[in-house]
Amino acid sequence: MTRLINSTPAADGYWMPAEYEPHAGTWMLWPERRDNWRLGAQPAQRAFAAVATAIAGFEPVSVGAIANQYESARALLPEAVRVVEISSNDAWMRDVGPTCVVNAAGDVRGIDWPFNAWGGLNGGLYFPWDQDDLVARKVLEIEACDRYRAPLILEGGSIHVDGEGTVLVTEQCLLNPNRNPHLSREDIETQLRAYLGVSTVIWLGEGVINDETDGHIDNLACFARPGEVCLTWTDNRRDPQWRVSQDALERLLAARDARGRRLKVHKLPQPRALTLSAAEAAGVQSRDGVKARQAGERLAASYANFYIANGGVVMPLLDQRSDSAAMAVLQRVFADRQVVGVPGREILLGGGNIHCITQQIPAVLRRRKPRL
Ligand code: KQY
Repeated sequence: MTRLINSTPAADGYWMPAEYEPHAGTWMLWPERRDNWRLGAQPAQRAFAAVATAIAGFEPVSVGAIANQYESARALLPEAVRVVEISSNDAWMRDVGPTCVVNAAGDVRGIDWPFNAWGGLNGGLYFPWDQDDLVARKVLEIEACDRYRAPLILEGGSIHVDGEGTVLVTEQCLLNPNRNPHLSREDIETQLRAYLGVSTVIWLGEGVINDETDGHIDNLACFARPGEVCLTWTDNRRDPQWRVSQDALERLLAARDARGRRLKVHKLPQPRALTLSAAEAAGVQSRDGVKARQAGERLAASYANFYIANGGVVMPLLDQRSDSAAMAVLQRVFADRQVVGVPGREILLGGGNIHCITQQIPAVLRRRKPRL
């Protein structure tokens, strides 16, 4: 039995640890909807299975599948991966799963953020999203973690913390009127402090070009360790991403984190502009109420959408012309972890990548509370 807690994590001495801190395991969901994943979701299922298999080399993995997909998930996933029947509307565990918080004694609780499919009826990506909105609660029950139901709409992919009191977000997403139009920037900062246990909010501007989440931070930039950030980058001034990444770089270099440090920024080369092919677009079943896919549209491809596991980093392979350069940067930045590449195009076609489809559960261990 897990409890619904009516206070806030910060008031109870909890905070969100960084992804690079030890995990108890990783949760994912199983893709199946034909109006988002081409060819009956079969290529995406193979891609998700490859991601789960790679992560399972580092830590326990659990995958939630809707009832009529249980058998396909079980058949494609290795035995070491736990498959659990969970209803959902799609497969973005980063956004619909819980954000876990910890305290100094080693207890783990979860934040259950209200979810509106990245914008609700004002630009959201599908309707309904009621089953997605229950996923965090179900995962927390299975994990036996008490739960906070937050008062604002937020997705896990729209926040990155350093575990020492700093959160990184984008204005394009968190200030978007399709999330929490009644909350000001100051109100949102207040909620981030209360729920994530941070003192410092670093605001970047826009996210990756054409990112249908309204610019999630996890496709643009992330902490690699306290004081160090990876940022998706291009030197091509004719690419609209140049202005976005340049603005993010300027803001990061001007910022101070919660400890008063300046940030070191690692530029992660982005792939050349990747677009949806006619064959790929034709494989997706269009449906009213779901954002349609157009051949030729630019994909929001970014190597920053990687996942940090215990002892490893699992990164998307997106384009042979740039994969090894991106991998070399990540292997230099994460010299103490094994960097593993997994084909990411099929996940990208659905609108996200490896970070978007994973969610970590922190390990139970005594920790030092960040000085805020
Ligand atoms: O990238 C994500 N965090 C979610 C993308 C959702 C795309 C739905 N088509």
